[in-house]
Amino acid sequence: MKRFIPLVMVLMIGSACNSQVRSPLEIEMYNAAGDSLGTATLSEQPDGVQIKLKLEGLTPGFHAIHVHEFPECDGPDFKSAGNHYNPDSKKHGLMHPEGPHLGDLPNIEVEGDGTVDAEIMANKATLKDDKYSLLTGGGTSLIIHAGQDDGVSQPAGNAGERIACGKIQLEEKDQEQDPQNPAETGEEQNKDEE
Ligand SMILES: [Cu+2]
Repeated sequence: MKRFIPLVMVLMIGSACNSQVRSPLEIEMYNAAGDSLGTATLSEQPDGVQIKLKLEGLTPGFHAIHVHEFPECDGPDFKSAGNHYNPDSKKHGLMHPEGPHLGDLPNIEVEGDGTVDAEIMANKATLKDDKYSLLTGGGTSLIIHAGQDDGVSQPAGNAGERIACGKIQLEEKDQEQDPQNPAETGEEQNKDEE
């Protein structure tokens, strides 16, 4: 039995390295004035991407939140983020019979003190390199609106102004080699096997 252990360990380390780059992916959310409101942490799950929100400084009540198509958060209107992320060209709305957009998400409720601590799911979405990836073509963005999404109105649920935005994209440094990993001792022993 013992000889299986090293293989299992290699597999575990391998998958940890792959997922470390993209999931969980913590992004920062900003309001129209450019102030940080907190973070959204995206984690790949079997059925989609879980989005864990830890925010403050929002207006209490229900707000629409969507994934929009471009990783561009130019305030104050955040129009640069484009439309909803919609790779299947469906109609908008979680309650629409011909929907939803991949980027459609359930409304979030902001507490009386302006904070949100919530988890929502982007069903079918991934953080890979496929058709439903939130990192497709350089990334997408997460947008919170002033009002709530009615779940059916075209093109965007009658959700009002865009009040917060965060870029869903990989850190530029992720493609670079990691200079902080001088664990060379193990490597040297294997050199003559190359
Ligand atoms: Cu939106």
